[in-house]
Amino acid sequence: MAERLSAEARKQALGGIPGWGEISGREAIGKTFVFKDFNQAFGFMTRAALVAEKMDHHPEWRNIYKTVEVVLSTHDAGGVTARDIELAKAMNAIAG
Ligand code: HBI
Repeated sequence: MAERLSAEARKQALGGIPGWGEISGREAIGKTFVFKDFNQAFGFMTRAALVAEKMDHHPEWRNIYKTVEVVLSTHDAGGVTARDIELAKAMNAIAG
């Protein structure tokens, strides 16, 4: 099982994933993606969902029109792990 990252390690990891930040009130990281329109937003979610499924690591996310709000944490570890960082990196790559 992936190990929970310390506050310091989380901060360090966040430096490598543009646009992601700590979520206040819980051990999680988040980013809000804004796309051209709903079609692009949902296309992003479709592709990201396939990557998440392949990783067996799933986001908490909300789509409002062209916006996708994403929160990542590792339930099994009760905090942020390398799996969250990996999925965040993949999402940034998918969003372009
Ligand atoms: N997704 N974000 C997240 N956190 C988990 O702990 C997690 C998951 N997807 C699947 C998963 N764990 C499975 O490994 C366990 O439910 C068995």
